[in-house]
Amino acid sequence: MGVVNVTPDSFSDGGQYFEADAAVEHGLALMEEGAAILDVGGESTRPGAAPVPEEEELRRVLPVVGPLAAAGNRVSIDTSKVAVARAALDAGATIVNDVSAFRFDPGLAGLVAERQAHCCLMHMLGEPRTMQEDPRYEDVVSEVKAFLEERLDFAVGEGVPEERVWLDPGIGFGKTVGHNLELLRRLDEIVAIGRPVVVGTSRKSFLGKLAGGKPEGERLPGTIATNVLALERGASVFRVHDVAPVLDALTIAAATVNR
Ligand code: HH2
Repeated sequence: MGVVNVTPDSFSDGGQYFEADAAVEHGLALMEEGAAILDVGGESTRPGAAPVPEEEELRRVLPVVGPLAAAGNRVSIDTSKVAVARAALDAGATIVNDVSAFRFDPGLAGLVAERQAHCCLMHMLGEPRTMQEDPRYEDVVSEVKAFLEERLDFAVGEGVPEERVWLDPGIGFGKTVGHNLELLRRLDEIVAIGRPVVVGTSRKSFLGKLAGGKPEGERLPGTIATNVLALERGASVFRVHDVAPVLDALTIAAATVNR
């Protein structure tokens, strides 16, 4: 899954593809690199990010989703808002990637059901504005697992067939470096829920911290290492900014994993 951020403030590529044309071009390039899905987002979820009004999010993502879907790409819309998801599905997206797992806008579940879309439900502690303020868990893996099981039940209760739900432990969303590492170390426990697991470690700050303070642009080795380990532990979808090098690494890793 290649990341197409149409935002001025995303943590690693904010502003780079803020114009629709540049974002479409970037998405097409990621597809050329081998991305199976393009994840289009118009609202940064970096720690402390301010929410984006609905009209502005629509203005950002719609001119990008349409052309990418029309070019034959599988497009997911990274949003927590039902109006944005509806317009993106109308424009050709087929997956709703909701970092709030239907908590911020419960109506999103009904929309996904009605449109027979797929969805990715992600764990986050609280909301982006405050999630990194001293996050605490008794046992991060069992709490994230219980949360994802509860959100899966909610989605199914709202009419989304279980087969259309993917789950994501939400690396970096209300987690310390230790929490992220524990989730990656014990990812098989999340995989055991029985739904495809999505992981998003790409360029995230814990990789920079672990490598002695590397900035976003120097986190590709950490991104590759964590995605390869996630593959080995059963993850199915890898959300990344650098599609070509990660795909290379995953192809080789997959060839050595005995499933
Ligand atoms: N991470 C980000 C955004 N969306 N969705 C899922 N399912 N999993 C993730 O780990 C995930 C996500 C954050 O990365 P990015 O889009 O690069 O940054 P920003 O939120 O600042 O736009």
